[in-house]
Amino acid sequence: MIYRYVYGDPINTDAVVQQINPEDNASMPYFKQTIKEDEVVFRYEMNEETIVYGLGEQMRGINKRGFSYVSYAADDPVHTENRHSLYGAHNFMIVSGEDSFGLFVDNPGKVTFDIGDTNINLIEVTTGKDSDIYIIKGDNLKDIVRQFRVLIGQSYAAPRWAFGYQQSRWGYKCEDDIREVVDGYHKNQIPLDAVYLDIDYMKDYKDFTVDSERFPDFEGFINEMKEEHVHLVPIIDAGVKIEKDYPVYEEGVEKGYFCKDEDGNDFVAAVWPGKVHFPDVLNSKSRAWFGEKYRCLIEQGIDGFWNDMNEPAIFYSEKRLNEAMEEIAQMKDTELDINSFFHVKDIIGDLSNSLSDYKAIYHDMDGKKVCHNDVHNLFGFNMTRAAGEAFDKIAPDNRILLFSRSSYIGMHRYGGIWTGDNSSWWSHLLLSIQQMPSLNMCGIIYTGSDIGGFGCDVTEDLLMRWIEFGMFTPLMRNHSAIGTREQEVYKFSRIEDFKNLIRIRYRLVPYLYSEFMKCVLDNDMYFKPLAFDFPEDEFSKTVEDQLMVGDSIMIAPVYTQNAKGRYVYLPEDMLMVKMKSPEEYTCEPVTKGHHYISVDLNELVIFVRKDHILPLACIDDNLESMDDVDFDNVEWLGYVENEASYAYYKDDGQTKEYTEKENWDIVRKTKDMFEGGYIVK
Ligand code: MIG
Repeated sequence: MIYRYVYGDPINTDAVVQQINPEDNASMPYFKQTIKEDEVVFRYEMNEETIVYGLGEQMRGINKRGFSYVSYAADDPVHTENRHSLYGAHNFMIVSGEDSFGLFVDNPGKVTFDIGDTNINLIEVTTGKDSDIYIIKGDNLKDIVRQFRVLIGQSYAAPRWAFGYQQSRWGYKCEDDIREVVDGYHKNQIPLDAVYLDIDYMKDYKDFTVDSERFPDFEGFINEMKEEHVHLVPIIDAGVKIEKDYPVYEEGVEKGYFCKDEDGNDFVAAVWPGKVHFPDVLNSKSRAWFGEKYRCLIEQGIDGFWNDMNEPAIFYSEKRLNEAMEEIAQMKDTELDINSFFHVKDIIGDLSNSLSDYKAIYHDMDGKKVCHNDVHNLFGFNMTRAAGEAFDKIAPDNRILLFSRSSYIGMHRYGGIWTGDNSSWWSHLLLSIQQMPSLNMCGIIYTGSDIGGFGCDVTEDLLMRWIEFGMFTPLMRNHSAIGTREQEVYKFSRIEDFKNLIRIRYRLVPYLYSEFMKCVLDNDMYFKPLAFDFPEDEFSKTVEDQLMVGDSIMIAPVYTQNAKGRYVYLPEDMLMVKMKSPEEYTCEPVTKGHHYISVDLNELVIFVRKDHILPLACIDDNLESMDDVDFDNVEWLGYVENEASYAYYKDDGQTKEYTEKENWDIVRKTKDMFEGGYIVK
């Protein structure tokens, strides 16, 4: 059951798609509420056992207890443990303990979740005075998630090719850079489905333009790549460059489609292109206009995009830079000392992503003037929605890949996310494992982290371990920052191992894609904490570094340097499958309980649940991309003591007709079919 409580006059965020009639606020269960002048605080007493799940992209573990989290979309490339905000605002959490319920705080401004930070036993949620609050009661954790997901609407389904391995790097500049990457993969027989275009493909960082010196025949180049079965995925940034005769700028100004300042002038910020205006994507006309702009790239053959810098990130605003320079100028003839040094440093440092700027930007929400700070978390959502809504018109039958850096619940209907600028740190491999199920709870299913880490120099072993986990994320993209060590897998010494591991991804893809689509269609989670599938099992509740992937398997990735294996907890008897290549595998039943499992650096381990099966693609040496995967002719890996049945979801992976019943193939396997083995036709 879902109960709604309305405080003040909330802004319609379009996060939810179901109309729920509000209850009397005084009747809200679980929480004590304090209504202040401009905020509402909800307090809940936890007991020792209470676990808190959710909050999407946030830092820290699967169990969120023991820290505070602030929903206020932040462009922060240093994801250390002390951070309270990342790029997304996903205000849904589940309390699991004596009481079990979900809480969704639908407020697009700043919301704080103090989950046992100030007081280990207290949850304190602080939101703006105008908020829509939902409480969800359910039979179990999965049921609570499912109800929430019905409330917020069906998740975005990516095209099937986007389940292939993808390579990206900030620094690819021209056709030849990309050809070199594709050659690097193909020469080494490593499959590849996409290469990303970061900001350097644009002419002077202008959205929807292509630098014609670097890409003299863009359309021809897209086709050349298509022949190699490689999709090109360009980045789109939130800021529109201010430049005379640049049509996107000229039109936006003329039609009044940009965000304004207090006085009604187009707000001027500076990001990569230099000075920019932000499209007012909270205005439906402006949103439709901006979305239409993607058309020119789609018409040239592009079928995937990533939306960046849409918190929106601001290096500085024109107004505040001027003020800062004035302040510094005033210091000119004074005696400069260490204090002045720190003062100048602060003046400059505080210019980026500053609250003062967010408070000085205004939206026209279809007739209503709204201060950006109050709706800050909706920007990335609506930039991506602009694209998603336009795609329905531009390519009504075709699924286009789309994901965003910033997001709010509701955006999951239009695209996925990636988890932004992580670093090549072992701790960030673990972080990405922990982010995945929390994101899935919030409806964000097409997601993944930058494999190998974005910032800092990766090492070969970290990249390999990361691939062993990234193998399971729907978005499997290796991405890194300019200036860091090159991270394409063929640039390392153990190319053969990388090749084998990436090829295993393609062997697993019939299962991964099938599970992904089922989760989209059934409002399920693709990655689950163990406790979601084994609610009666006490130890499962404490496991922070293993996940259920779909219904048939569990994974326990290695995420520490120099480890030769790790302890794994099995909540039930399972079949351990170790693979070093698509062809080489060993299978061994392992009993419920704790085990030390050795895992070689080049080895993938999965655990198959009892009486479960999963489809595996039969792949050969010629495999280059998803186009070479035969979804009809699969093998079945299973741990069948009795019998198992599997709903194998298959479609063309490209059209939007994915609700058809004929896409479901119910496959049954009994013990005798396996004749002592574990893989059968
Ligand atoms: O200020 O476009 O998160 O993936 O490579 C950095 C350059 C801007 C941030 C994105 C990252 C991308 C980078 N962008």
